[in-house]
Amino acid sequence: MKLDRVQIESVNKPKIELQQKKFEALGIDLEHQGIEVKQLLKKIKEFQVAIPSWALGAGGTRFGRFSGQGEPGTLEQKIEDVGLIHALTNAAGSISLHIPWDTPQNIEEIKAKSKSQGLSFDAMNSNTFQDQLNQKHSYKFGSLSSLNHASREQAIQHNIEVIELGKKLGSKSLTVWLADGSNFPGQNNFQTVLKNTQDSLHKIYKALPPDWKLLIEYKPYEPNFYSTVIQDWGTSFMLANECGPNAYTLVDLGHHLPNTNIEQIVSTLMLKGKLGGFHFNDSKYGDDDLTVGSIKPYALFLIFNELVYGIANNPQNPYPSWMIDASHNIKDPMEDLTQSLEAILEAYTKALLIDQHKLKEAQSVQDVVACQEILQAAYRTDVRPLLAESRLQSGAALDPIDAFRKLKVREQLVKERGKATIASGL
Ligand code: PSV
Ligand code: MN
Repeated sequence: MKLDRVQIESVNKPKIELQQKKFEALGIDLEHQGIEVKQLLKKIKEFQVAIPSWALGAGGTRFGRFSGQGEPGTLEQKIEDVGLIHALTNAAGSISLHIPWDTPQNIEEIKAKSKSQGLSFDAMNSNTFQDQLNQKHSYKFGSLSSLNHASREQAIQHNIEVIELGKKLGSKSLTVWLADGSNFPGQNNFQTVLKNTQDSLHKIYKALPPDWKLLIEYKPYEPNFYSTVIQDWGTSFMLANECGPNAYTLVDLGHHLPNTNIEQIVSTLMLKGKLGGFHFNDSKYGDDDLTVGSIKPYALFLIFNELVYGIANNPQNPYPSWMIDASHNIKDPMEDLTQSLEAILEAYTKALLIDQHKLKEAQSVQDVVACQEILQAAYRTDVRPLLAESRLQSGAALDPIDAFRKLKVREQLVKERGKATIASGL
């Protein structure tokens, strides 16, 4: 299924008049503050977030999985779904593949399919956290960190194969998330597994083309509950530094212990030129993988404040890659991803509104009240008419969820795919 402009225009039409009034009112307010609306719109339109191939079907917990209907049963259908989200939002211009969950059978066909939807391939993701059918050596006790030389070599080889595949698809980065760790004190020698991981990552790094990035993701716990080898940003940062200039830390919002000051981590990494990528989600307790912005929207805004500051002031840090990494247990994945995109763009746009000059002045005279006022003035601005305008100008939907429902996208997909298809992934 593909949405064309005429269909989207038909659902936009009844909403245009009110949108124009709201946009005009916001524009007057922003221009009065000295903010260039045209520039803002340009930045919003350019901001693109990758959709992971594993997030288009229902996720699940260890207690159960409740399938949706019309789930994409093949990689082609997943690309189609991302294409639909992109057509509605103009914010999801790429797909990030998890291998082997979504290994393309025919590369040329997959490339042509994604091109026809206006999509490119973002970071490739390797998987050494599960054993695959007929796999020779198990990852039960670790992969890149394993004491078993054969498991380690196999995991290195897998990552190199993922790079090779990514090269053919036009991807430019490999994300490594390592589940390795231990469940019980004494199970592992911390220094040995860290050294093994460093050696393995180094071998993978050496196989990286010069214009690629290695993104090292960290996570404090799960699936292991006593220790994780790459548990925090410090460990990831250290490993990235030891690998070389093209290795970076990847921040996943869910991978922190409660109340961690993520915005400060972002700021430190950007100052050091080592923030390579970002996974968006939200959580109340742990790595809950909920819709980004659904629980802590103000924290998301503060994180974007640091990202915007870093993008403007840290030329030593490359432009980070953005991806949603969420799980959809009860919502329609496409609607949830659309909500995520809106929350991300909202936080980004609000961060763009912060008067950095005034903030610096207030900071320099220790006017704490003024500092908070400046941040919150931006946060309290309702930027939704700006986001809608950016979509309208790009041929996307003024209200993407409403359009998704009015155009009966899911119903159409169920008709085409049936009710019982199941997407690959966790
Ligand atoms: C691990 O929790 C993670 O965040 C990594 O990015 C994985 O690739 C992804 O989730 C798998 O669902
Ligand atoms: Mn992640």
